[in-house]
Amino acid sequence: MVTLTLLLAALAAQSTSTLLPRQSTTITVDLTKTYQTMDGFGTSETFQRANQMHNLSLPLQRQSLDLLFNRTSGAGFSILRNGIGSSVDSRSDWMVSIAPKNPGSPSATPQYNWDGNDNSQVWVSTSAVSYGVKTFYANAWSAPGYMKTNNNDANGGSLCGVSGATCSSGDWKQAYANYLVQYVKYYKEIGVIVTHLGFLNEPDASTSYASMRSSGQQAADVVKVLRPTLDKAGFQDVKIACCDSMGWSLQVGMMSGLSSVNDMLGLITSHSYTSQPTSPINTKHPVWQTENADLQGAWTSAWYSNNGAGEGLLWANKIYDAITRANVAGYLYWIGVQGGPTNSKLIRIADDKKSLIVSKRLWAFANWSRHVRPGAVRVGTSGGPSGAKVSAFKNVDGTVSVQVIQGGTASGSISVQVGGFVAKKGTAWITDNTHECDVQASTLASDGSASANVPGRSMVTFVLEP
Ligand SMILES: *[C@@H]1O[C@H](CO)[C@@H](O)[C@H](O)[C@H]1NC(C)=O
Ligand SMILES: *[C@@H]1O[C@H](CO)[C@@H](O)[C@H](O)[C@H]1NC(C)=O
Ligand SMILES: *[C@H]1O[C@H](CO)[C@@H](O)[C@H](O)[C@H]1NC(C)=O
Repeated sequence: MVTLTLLLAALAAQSTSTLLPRQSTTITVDLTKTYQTMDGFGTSETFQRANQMHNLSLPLQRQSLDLLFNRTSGAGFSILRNGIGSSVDSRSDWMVSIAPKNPGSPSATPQYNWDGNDNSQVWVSTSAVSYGVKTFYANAWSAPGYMKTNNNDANGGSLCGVSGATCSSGDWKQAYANYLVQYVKYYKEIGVIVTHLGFLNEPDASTSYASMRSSGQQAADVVKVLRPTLDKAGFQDVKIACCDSMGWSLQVGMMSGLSSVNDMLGLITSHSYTSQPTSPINTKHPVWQTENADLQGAWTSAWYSNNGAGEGLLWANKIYDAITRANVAGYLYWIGVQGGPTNSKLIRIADDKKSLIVSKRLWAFANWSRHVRPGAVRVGTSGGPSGAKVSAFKNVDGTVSVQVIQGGTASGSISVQVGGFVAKKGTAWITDNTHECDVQASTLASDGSASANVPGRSMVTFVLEP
């Protein structure tokens, strides 16, 4: 831990030559107090949103990819969630299945039909790889209709063969596992390694688009077949994710049903539409918040105006809460790039398709994602101005990044010190109504503490290099 006297001495030394800051506060980072290891931040381009991106002019394609994946000019996302299609064709915004035709029975040879494009998700994925993205979450919303009790990939229904769901067509669990593994193989062939595989999305809801119901116990029935199928195909490293429930408490409710397959799972996933991630889920596995957005709100690109559901500062706070209260290792927004008038995406394709409109939500993510890299360990902090939210991470490269969200109007200089660590370089970036992860003037004291002004209603990220 830092010696406070040293720090105060350094501040006093500063104040003799500069104006005394209005509110001088010290944050101390404790590298010995460790929490979860981070997998990263991300989004998805499922349900043909990737087609919208791919349809843009070449310069806009590049810009949209940079905004999502570039660590210096964009959010630097490190996770991409892809949708495994289940639909019979590509009508509307459906995701077409890799086996849309019923082969006749669960044991019949499946009729795979891989188009090498996957609604442009192949293009987004291979582009993401070129930016260094290594974490790909392939997630099915449903099995194809012919594998289900309702003979439809939409409107709920269950996978034939899980407990309580018997069908005259037979038990499709193994066929579904083979099908999911086949999808992972197709991606491997094009150089995209699926690291996490999910077979459910919002299993608590029946919707007019791809949806499949499941309890925790029914999910366990699938995991028991999927795990050995992945292993046999040489995909021991692919982690099985479950269950993308609609809200945090719903996912908590599925956990006891999953206990029999705990050792076969690798990741617990949940959305946060019906309840927020405010406490940890009791599991030994990493937990990701895999989908959240202001789905209906009219488009806003504001950082802070009236704390509306689509504003950047609010999203910085949501991410903060998920990381520090629920210990999530990953946080994903619903859609990255898309047209249309709501906040369901981070970046809006203008109606004339001639430009991209970037919301401050993207920059809220960037403040985390650029500087909290995969493998970073969240560490303890103490101090900081009242009302501010502070988090800190030690990256694999040794750098320490500290996020300060000042949600109130208090403004002033903040100094960050890492215990047992004399920083050779300190940098601060600010995001507020007028800045988008811009470099903020900062000073490095001889004791290795970095100081910068943190204005009201802003988020400032400090990075200290040993
Ligand atoms: C892509 O552009 C074509 C031609 O303008 C259009 O017909 C199609 O609907 C677009 N697709 C998407 C997903 O935007
Ligand atoms: C990221 O953006 C920077 C700055 O615009 C650019 O120099 C760099 O080439 C981009 N990186 C990639 C991987 O495209
Ligand atoms: C944080 O977000 C702000 C606000 O939009 C943005 O200006 C800034 O560049 C972001 N900082 C980082 C480090 O990404």
